[in-house]
Amino acid sequence: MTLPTQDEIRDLTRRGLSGCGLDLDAITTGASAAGVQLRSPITGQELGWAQSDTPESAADTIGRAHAAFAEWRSVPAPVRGQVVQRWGRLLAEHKEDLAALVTVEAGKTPSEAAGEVQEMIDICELAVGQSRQLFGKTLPSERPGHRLMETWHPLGVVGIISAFNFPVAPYAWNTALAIVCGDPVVWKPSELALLSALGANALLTRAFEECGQSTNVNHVLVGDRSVGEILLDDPRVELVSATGSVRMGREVGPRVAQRFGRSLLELGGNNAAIVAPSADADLALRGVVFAAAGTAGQRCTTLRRLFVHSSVASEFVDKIVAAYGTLTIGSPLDDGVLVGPLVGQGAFESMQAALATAEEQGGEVLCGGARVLAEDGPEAFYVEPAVVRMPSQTQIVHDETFAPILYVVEYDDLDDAIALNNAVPQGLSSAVFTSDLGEAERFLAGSDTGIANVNIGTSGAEIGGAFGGNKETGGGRESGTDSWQAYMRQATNTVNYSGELPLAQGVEFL
Ligand code: UN1
Repeated sequence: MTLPTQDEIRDLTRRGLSGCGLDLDAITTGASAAGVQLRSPITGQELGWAQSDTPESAADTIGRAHAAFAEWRSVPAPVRGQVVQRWGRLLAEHKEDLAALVTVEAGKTPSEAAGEVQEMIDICELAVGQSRQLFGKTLPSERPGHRLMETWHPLGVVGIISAFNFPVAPYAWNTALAIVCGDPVVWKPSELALLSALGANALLTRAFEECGQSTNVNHVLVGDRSVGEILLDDPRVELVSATGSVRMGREVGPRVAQRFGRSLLELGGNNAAIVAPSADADLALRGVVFAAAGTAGQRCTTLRRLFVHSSVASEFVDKIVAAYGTLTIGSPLDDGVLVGPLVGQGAFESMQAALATAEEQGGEVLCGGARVLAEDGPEAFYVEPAVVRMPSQTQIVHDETFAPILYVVEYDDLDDAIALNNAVPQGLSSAVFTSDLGEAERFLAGSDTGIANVNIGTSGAEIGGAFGGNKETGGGRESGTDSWQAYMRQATNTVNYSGELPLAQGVEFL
């Protein structure tokens, strides 16, 4: 297994960008090393630099989005939906181009990168249908000759902050709905995945143009965290929707609340699965291995904790270790590779530190943890996914380490396993593998996570089911049946056609 040359990466990047109507040279021209470094984790090497926004240019962009709101909100919602429909078609047409950029920047395999773009296409379809269903309720008034109703109206500028590991899908979950709801968007993508972001945004701009609509509705801010912070503090940004770490969410939530803005948070996960004695072992094995080692453990829905019933534990864990031994690790551009690179050195070091701590806390590393391909790619960080047997759910197991570590703990009683599932601060996703209906239902009733599954893993959620989690995961929900309401403001309207003025609650006055 060897790594591609930087020229090969550059060619792929150029192809992906040009499919989206962009040119790498134009993006990098004039940029200084004080801007954003473009790089691929596949080689760890640089692709160039892009110019960052300044506080002034960012404020200016927010101003343009804010100005566009007056116009965009008055376009009928089904007509707004046509732009999203066009975007969805362009994404389908350029799926491979955008997926190539996701592979270059996030290191995902082509299949997983295409899956991410598919989530964008799926949310466009959901949003197009939603554009004809932004409905409120009419309810009977207590007063004669009165009509009482709840109506929904465009909210204003939506700021989006996204993470490197899903560089485009969560952006689209927010954007497709925000646009049909009448809201302009200003997006601060991860600086580690800027090219994917520019590609996705360029296709959206094209959709606006082709539909004869304003192109001032969608915007991208380029820069690091300091640029994202501008969205937090600008009162013209009505909603900040942020995907990232719990640490980031602790900053975003209070800062936006301080000015009474809204925030929608999708933060860390520390997801668990329970393997019960009656589980279909082959199905559970595939479910566990994809969820734990897929995307090199870099999904917020990655499986990090496994509770296996003691009666099947040693056999099942042996199977996991054997399956891990068959995973091909390497460049996602190579056929058959299932585990690509970590995003960088920091992720590798966190993984090593977590493994060392786990050992100190009585853990036994059953496989994985070693760096591979280091000679071929001294600046790239490929690692064998690790399985660690823990004597109990110790302190390190409560932390989300954004790398492929699967901690395994045995259990005897399902209620104990559910309690362990719930004992961490995060609350995103969980799963049970069982053939016992009663156990499945007890798990679904008892798990405190926003996503809870039976006989599938913790990752790979579908568009349409609300995505998000509880506790330190932040409470936000995206891309579900009623997610659109987050992007609108609600009003209650009472219309009096009685010719009298009866006061509510029978109050008498004047
Ligand atoms: C994320 O990891 O940030 O369920 C999002 C999944 C994907 C989304 C993950 N649909 O794994």
